[in-house]
Amino acid sequence: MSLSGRVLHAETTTTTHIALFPSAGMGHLTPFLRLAAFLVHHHCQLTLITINPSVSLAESRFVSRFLSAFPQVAHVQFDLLPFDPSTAKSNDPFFIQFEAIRSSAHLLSPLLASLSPRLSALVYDVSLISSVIPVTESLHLPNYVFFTSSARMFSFFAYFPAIASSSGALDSALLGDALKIPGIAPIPRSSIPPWLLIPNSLFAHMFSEDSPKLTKVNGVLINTFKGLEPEALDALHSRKHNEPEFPPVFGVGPLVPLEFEKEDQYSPAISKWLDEQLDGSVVYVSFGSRTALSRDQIREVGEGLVKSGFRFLWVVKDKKVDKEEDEGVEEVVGKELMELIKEKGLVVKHWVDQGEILGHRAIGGFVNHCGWNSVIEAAWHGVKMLGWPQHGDQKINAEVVEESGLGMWVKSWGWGGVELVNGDEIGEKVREMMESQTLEVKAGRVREEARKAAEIGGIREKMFKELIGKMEQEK
Ligand code: G50
Repeated sequence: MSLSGRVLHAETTTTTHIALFPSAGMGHLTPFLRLAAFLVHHHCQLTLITINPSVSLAESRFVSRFLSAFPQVAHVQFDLLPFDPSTAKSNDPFFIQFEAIRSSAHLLSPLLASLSPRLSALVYDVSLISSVIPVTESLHLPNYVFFTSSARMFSFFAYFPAIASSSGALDSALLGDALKIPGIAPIPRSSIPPWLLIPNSLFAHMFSEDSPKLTKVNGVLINTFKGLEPEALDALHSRKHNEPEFPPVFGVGPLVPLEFEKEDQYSPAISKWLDEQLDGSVVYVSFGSRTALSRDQIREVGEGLVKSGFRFLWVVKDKKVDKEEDEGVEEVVGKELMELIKEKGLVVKHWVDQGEILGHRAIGGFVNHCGWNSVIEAAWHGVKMLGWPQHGDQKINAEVVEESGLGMWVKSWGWGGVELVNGDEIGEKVREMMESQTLEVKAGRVREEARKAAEIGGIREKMFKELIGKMEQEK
């Protein structure tokens, strides 16, 4: 299905007016704007609320592309109150923005009240729950959380109140070696997002403040589908581990890359290179929009890729925030390695159109951090994965990747930045993934499931209809 704003414009009616409020980072913005495109397709009227300025250039460019493809979507910029970063609980610029938004969220009230026609619902980012709820309550406005990770991660988030200590961090005694949440495979202690074990960290604070408030939420949207996460979705739907007043969950995925995302600045050079490669022969390597590996680790990855013997397309990231990237590929990767790489691979250091890359016939495998959007995009194209979870929710997502058959991951590599994984080992695992027929067949099956979910009359459409129907009833 091609969703282009211009074609859909004529069909749009003004039945359900929804405001969308994404948070910082491409990992949050990307699924939100895809969701927006689908809601337009289902005849909703939309207002997109964005924070100005965004943390990264990739975000502001993405919003611009979206708005020019969907002129029928209203856009409101939300100005944050001054926020002193030295008081922040984290030094990560994206997480500082989370906090800044949370502490300004009360100002949303007049903004939302002024929108016309009257709003039917607010759909907002998972990182904002306890700061948004007082606002929607005072306006009697139904509120929907968009959970931008896996359903498995959501099961964990929803279960959090049962295992938190009074300081907000996870209670080690209640956690044990593995966390057993009814209805899903146990989560090993080593897969729990590390920040949640640190009292007063931003994530411990957000999880402990926000998860108990889920009972006040009208619904939760997750970019997933039954063929990928049958266990977690069944458990959530049958409410195996939920209180009766727990909100319904809508698996609205797969929210796949769309027309408006096409990036023409760099795509031609990448496509040209890929066009020259054999079918399924190239390994695509990217650790997402906000993970910078250490220089040493970057060089080991490069050596590993050369040693794997496969051709590769590698997106290198040296800084968390793209605005700060100031050095060329050669400086980051090193001159010597760059010479070796030239024969085998294409290395870039800028935002790429990942949807287009994964859809190219030359791509045979994908090495990535298991960020949820990358997992969904790999599933959509049936590209087998070697996962290397770096932070946060990514090991829990890696477990979904393994369980679904989409790919493999190496548990001994640990979280990003903790140990230096050497090139020989990386090369070996890349080769194992690329040569695995089993994974290829299984990833192909996941693709079939994704395509089935996305068909006309499929589960995704059914979920959107149910969601919008519920919003209309609540008006
Ligand atoms: C990053 C991180 C830790 C972490 C997560 C990260 C998630 C993702 C979903 O993205 O769990 C989520 C985000 C915010 C929130 C609840 C859930 O308040 O470093 O756990």
